[in-house]
Amino acid sequence: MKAPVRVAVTGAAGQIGYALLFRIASGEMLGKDQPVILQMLELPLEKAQAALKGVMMELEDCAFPLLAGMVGTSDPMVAFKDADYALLVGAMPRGPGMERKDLLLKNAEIFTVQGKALNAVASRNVKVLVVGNPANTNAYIAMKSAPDLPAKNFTAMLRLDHNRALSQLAAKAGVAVADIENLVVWGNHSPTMYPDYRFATAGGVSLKDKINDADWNANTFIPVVGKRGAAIIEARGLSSAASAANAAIDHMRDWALGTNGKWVTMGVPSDGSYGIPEGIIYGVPVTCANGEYTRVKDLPIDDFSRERMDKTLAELEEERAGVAHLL
Ligand code: NAX
Repeated sequence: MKAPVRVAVTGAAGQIGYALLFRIASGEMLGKDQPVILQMLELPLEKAQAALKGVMMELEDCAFPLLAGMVGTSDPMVAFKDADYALLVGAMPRGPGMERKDLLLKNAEIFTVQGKALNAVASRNVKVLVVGNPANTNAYIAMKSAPDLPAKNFTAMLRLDHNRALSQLAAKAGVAVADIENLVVWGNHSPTMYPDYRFATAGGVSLKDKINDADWNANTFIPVVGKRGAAIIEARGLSSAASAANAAIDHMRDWALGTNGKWVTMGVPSDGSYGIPEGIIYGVPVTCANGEYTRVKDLPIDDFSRERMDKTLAELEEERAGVAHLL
């Protein structure tokens, strides 16, 4: 059996946390041969700590063979101590009447503190996934607050958008989700994201050619994927949780264990390619091997795509400008 690795999860008593922790502990994220120590962070509020205690009791009651230890805390310095993986799920939700700008600033405070704590105590190779919204900018803030850690180790979750796009595309083309390759979701995890199926294939056949419907792409596919989060809230009365946890598992599993050449979407700090300014955390296609992701480079960008990629970029640049004075 391998030595245990430390997995920090913030917002551990929230709805995504509840759908996530049990799957991590059962080996679905890092493999059925990889023991894990869960280091769970929650707010110091009595209610949050009590809920976390309940989650930990349930984890205990599963008697997971791979669960080698648990820590529950309200102190980021404890939660991130020697962490090999950190899933930053907890964030300040948008309250009634709250402006987007206020939400951004409230979260900037949280992710500055957490970035600093990661910088101080986490493993020097810690792989960080930010789920809490606004995910791309929160990841950017954490990255900037952790100058001693490799910037490339800070990522944001676009995988739920990628998976949503896969299912929509599979249904339209009448193919199996598992057969689809080379799909991308560019940009911000927000309704401005650009799901791009121009390179997608199933069984070697181009899905763009197969579907051959520009109107469906512009007026159905792109908006349905972009507004799927809102549609779930409308239907369920609560935001996506199980599918978000599933996407977080997919993201981390692929990063740690590899994709065998398959493209997946990750929000990663830009290296300047595709006209995205360096450092902006932007969804791009990557492949993963040996614990590292590599961008898929040199894809042709047509005018339709450029316009959408620039729009989601403009939103990210605006968010970055809104927090610049704090970093
Ligand atoms: P919940 O409100 O159910 O849970 C969040 C938990 O985080 C709460 O228990 C809260 O006490 C805790 N928390 C808040 N601030 C914290 C802090 N500073 N340190 C530690 N814990 C803290 O929300 P949930 O549905 O679990 O969603 C969590 C986040 O994921 C939200 O920001 C949400 O917007 C975001 N999402 C991101 C998605 C993505 O694709 N990137 C999709 C799903 C989801 O909407």
